[in-house]
Amino acid sequence: MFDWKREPHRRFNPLNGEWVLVSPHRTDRPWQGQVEETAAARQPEYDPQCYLCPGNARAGGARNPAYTSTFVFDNDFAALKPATPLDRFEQDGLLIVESEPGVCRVVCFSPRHNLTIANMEPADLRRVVDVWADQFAELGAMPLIRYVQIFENRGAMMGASNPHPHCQIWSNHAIPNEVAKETAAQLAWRGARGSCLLCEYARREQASRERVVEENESFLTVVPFWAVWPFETMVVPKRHVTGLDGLAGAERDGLADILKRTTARYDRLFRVSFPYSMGFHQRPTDGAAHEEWHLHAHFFPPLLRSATVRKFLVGYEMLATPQRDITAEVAAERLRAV
Ligand code: H2U
Ligand code: ZN
Repeated sequence: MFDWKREPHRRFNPLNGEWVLVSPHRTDRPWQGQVEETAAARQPEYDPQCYLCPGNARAGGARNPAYTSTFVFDNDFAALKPATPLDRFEQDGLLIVESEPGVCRVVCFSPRHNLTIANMEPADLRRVVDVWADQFAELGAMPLIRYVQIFENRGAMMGASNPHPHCQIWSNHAIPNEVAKETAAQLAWRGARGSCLLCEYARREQASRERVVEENESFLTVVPFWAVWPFETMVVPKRHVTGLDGLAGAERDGLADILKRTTARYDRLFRVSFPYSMGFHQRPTDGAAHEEWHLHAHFFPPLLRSATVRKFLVGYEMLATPQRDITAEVAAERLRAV
């Protein structure tokens, strides 16, 4: 019999309809490639040079207020502009252009420069969850905005420009690629089975526990069966909820709690402030109910074997299919062990 825990195989991601190649036998191969710097210099509580610290000047000329909790502002170098008029042109089906209006914001999680989600107080993280939910509701209510993407780049390795705890929000008119794939998959599942894809997936993972990393009353963190990044995780609410705005008070506390626990595990894994890109996927804000949508967060961390060895999506992965060596089950076990 084929032993899929040891032999090369591919796994299907039902959430985006794509496959990932898994090569569990390959984890012992020698590494002589790039070694990343771990210059995680200890940061001060306040950095006079930081453009996100309270009272400091930003690059765009504005000055931050002396904020004491969270702070939201319009990105001074926004990738999208609200006044862009809707338009489209096409030539021979080959050159297709759509104008893209939108709003980009930055959210500071805390006035303290040297905090991360892993070491913030749960009550302060709860305020961040409320800000996310409020921003989703406010931006999503704008007629031009059909999707609100909340995401955090953590660590220089992931392109974060600043260690100050913050995230970005890009909200725009067109449904982004990844969201379009997940919408189609969840819609098709609901159409075919009359149930919710992620409700069923969460129940299955909760029962088997093989890939569960963290759990509380309201949320589950799992290494998805179809993970691409070595220590990729997905944070899923146990109750069916289409967006952050639908989370009840206790569930918001639960989200703050599980984000803290999950990132703390990451930090302990390689004894480093773990870099990642994370973000929420939730229903589009195009006016439809989108009952097929199940809110979740993805963590995509690049580190592979230590604080200094990272995974790249190159070669076969750029040209053919993403691939991983360490299985999702082994990754979950290692995260549980710390
Ligand atoms: P990242 O660390 O993920 O790059 O997010 C920081 C964002 O902050 C980035 O999008 C914005 C950048 O455009 N920014 C300002 O809006 N004002 C500034 O003074 C500097 C950076
Ligand atoms: Zn700062």
